[in-house]
Amino acid sequence: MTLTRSMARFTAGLAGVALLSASLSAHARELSVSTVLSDAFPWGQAAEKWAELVEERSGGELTLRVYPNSQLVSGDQTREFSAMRSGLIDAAVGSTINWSPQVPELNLFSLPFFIPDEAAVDAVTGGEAGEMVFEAIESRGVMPLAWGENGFRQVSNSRGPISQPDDLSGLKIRVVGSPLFQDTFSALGADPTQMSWTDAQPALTTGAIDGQENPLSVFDVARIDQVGQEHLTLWNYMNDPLIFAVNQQVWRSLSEEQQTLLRETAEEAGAWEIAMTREEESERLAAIQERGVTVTELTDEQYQAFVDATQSVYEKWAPRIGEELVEAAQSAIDAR
Ligand code: X2X
Repeated sequence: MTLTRSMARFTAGLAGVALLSASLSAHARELSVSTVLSDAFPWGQAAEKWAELVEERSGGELTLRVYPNSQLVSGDQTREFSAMRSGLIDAAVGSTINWSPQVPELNLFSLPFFIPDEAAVDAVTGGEAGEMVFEAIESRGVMPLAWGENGFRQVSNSRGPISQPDDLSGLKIRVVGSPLFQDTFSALGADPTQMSWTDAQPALTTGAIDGQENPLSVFDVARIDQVGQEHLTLWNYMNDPLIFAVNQQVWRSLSEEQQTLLRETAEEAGAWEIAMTREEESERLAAIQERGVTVTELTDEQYQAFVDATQSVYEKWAPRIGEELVEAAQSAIDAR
């Protein structure tokens, strides 16, 4: 074989490879999915479940690749929504708290002592209020598909048991980067400090902060007790739903079939994760107690003292969230 002939073959071979990969990429599509927590937590597992279901049912035509630990936004979880809206991220399974700086309606879920139990969460997310929340997200450039759940958030600290607002007095509490939390913990007399989850763990370890608030699953999996958080109060002061969502341009570029597939699999993964998170709560609590954490439960009277102390937060934030939405949620809760 002459040199020119082998060169010609080589070039033809290259062209063949290029053709093949072009036709593959015309059919196979990979979407990035951002999460704050990894698959060691129910939250990350929700995203992995979504990816698994999509892989199975699309026959490899559509792939979701999950990027945990807020890595697509360099650890800054409150930038996740903007990054998804701008197309830097294709999709996310995100927390209402982290998206609330861009979607004020999402502060609904962070109103202190507003949504008291699981039935109330379901009544809100599954009813008219939930639809209004999804419309608010859509109007800001992101297509919401389904609900998941990070869980009811409980407060912990390294100093002592908390059973009344006074016990929080002067405690440095790490809060998520959403202004409502600043107001809640200030109203309770604490000293709230905003930081990302990535920064919170080292700050707990060094004792730069005294406390934090997160669902039991996060406390348990991240072994928050091992960084000095020996006192945990169960006060269910807010629930943190998760939302499965996709960038709107990406959404529009998908076929109707692919859209249906993405929505149905998100709904399935969300329902699966919500059930699992709730089922595991009591085991998680037992495990936390076994590791030596003091767990405080509130009497009705003690609970009411926290409700009263945070009334101003409700008054300040209800208009920002939208009175109509707050009322729709309140009626759903009352009727549950
Ligand atoms: O940062 C937190 O506390 C976390 C992990 O729960 C959220 O992303 C809201």
